[in-house]
Amino acid sequence: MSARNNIIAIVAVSCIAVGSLWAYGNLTKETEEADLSGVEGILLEAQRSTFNGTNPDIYVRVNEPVKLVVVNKDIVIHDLQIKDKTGGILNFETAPLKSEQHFNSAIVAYKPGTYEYFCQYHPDMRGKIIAEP
Ligand SMILES: [Cu+2]
Repeated sequence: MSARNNIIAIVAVSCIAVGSLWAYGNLTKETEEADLSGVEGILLEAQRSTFNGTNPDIYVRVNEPVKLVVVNKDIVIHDLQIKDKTGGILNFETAPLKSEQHFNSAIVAYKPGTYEYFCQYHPDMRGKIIAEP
């Protein structure tokens, strides 16, 4: 074998080794659990087609962002959306969350009022955000 062939062989073996390690890492990686112990703000857990069991009212102050973490503790997909046409609150939607996935965001209201959060998949999963001056 020429030196050139040796180098090609070494590169090929290296690629196989790296590829195997990469595949092994992916296979052994555990499902990511959300560690939310240090979260200050609002935690909404989707479970049995509710948020936190009660779809609670959320109180915020105008122009004071509040961290919002949405976690799916259910076996079906959920999301959370805020869609307000008045411009009184920051609109957003989480990605479709599978079981044990979470999404970090923030609630920011710009005007006092009552707004709605909801899951697009489940009409009963909706609650109020009450923004006070
Ligand atoms: Cu849902």
